Amino acid sequence: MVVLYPGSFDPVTNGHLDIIKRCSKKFNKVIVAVLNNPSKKPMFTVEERVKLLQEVCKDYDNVEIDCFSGLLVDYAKKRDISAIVKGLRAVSDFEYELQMALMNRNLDNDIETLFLMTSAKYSFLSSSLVKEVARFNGDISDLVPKSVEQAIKVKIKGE
Ligand code: COD
Repeated sequence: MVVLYPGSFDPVTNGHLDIIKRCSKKFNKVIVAVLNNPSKKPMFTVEERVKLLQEVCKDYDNVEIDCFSGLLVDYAKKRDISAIVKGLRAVSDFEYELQMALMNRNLDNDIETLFLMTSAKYSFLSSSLVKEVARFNGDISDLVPKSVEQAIKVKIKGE
């Protein structure tokens, strides 16, 4: 089975990576798809986010990194995938993710969304908090891979 793991990944954290690793063990192939959303102001460009993901996923043979714009269901159809994987951290995630899963199924009746619970040690982790902690010189070395930590520091220096 091939699954699609979509997100902003601005940038990839150890929480995302944990979901990718677990999916790569359970499914034949995982396509990690970075949303190109011009209306948002991300820290990293889509190309940079894809590159960081490629770097941190290089040891997983069945993981492919791609990007998409527009509706997720259209991208899934184009790639002939009918299962989306999402990570769940807290009840707040559940409400948002439930809404998206139902909307996606409303748009395409063949799409299923599968949820993986976060690993407890990453349950508090999000890309935005990592960026905030880094901006105030907090230690993010346990929260993101080394290459991502370095890339964040370079971005913050340039801000
Ligand atoms: N532990 C476990 N899971 C985690 C963790 C963690 N620590 N951190 C994040 N996750 C999960 C998130 O819950 C999410 O499932 C995924 O990882 C990606 O997270 P983010 O924050 O990088 O990405 P999001 O949530 O901003 O991505 C939203 C999408 C891009 C998937 C969504 O906006 C989308 O599909 N957009 C395309 C347009 C579209 O189709 N819109 C209609 C949708 S109904």
